[in-house]
Amino acid sequence: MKAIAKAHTNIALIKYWGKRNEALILPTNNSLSLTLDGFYTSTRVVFKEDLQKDTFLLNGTRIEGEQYNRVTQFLDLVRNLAQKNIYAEVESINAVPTAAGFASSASGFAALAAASSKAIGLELSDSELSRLTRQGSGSACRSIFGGFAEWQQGEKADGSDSYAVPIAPQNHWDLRVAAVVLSAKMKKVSSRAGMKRTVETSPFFKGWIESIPSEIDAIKQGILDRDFEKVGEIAEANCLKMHATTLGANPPFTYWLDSTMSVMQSVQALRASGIPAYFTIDAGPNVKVLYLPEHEEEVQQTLRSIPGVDDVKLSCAGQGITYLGD
Ligand code: 2P0
Repeated sequence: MKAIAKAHTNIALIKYWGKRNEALILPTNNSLSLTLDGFYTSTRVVFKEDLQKDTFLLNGTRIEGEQYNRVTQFLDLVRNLAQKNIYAEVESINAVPTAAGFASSASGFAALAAASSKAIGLELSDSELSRLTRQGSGSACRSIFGGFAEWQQGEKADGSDSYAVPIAPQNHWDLRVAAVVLSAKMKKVSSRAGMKRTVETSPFFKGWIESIPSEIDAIKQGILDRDFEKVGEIAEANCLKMHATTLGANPPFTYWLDSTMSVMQSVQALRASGIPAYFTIDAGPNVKVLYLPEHEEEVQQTLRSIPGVDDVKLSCAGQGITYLGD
């Protein structure tokens, strides 16, 4: 009863921002992402009859508290599905630098879902695995797939139709992403708390939701056509709309620092100089820049020269879940 799975993190080009059901993690809009090479979690799960509780080691350290609770609550879902009452040893190696501003919960819950469901003997399809993963962390359900994936919000109250589907595989298009790491860190409103406050209080939330369906349709076509300008323009506009909703919340908040603005302006200046590049930003200050491989040198040099930029980490399209034996 053991298995090892590896999952990569993903960057949303159309953001998940808002829940309609917090317990089941059901979103208020479809989202679409690119799974990234390089940033991953690998997780080994062993179910054992003689354990009195689950244990969780992350990068060799025994984890307790809130992080442990989320893991063991997720394993309860897996035990329920399998109708087996048995505890597990979970060991994860996280190769997602937290400083780069990627949510390690995406690769973390995708790897945990894949390894635990396999170890306990469930034989899940990719859709079933994505639906299960969603209940650990929403954005994680997109990391089941490599390349581009869309999380379809679904309509049903029980969440049975809310999971990710593949849009185009890893080898469809060599799109690159530079993660720009900023030196100053501000006090963080977690994405969970931030999206909840936005849903409950921001008058801009309605406009955000209404704008999504046409953007999803257009960006999917852009991806299939490998139309970089179209994909970049839609992703950048979608990110700005998401962040605008936080300014309308009560109390208002923003994830941006002044250096976040500097990077956005540099990316727009790159474009004005003829180098196509576009930005997107998650629930934090760091900026992710989309570009094509032929512009890697110029994009990287420009980003590294911006005051307040600590590091730039480059990535390309990554693969979906892989199983590594046991
Ligand atoms: C995304 N984010 O689509 C968006 C963009 C942040 C901004 O998904 O509560 O950690 O576990 O479902 O998945 C971050 O939210 O939240 C996120 P939960 P999650 O990538």
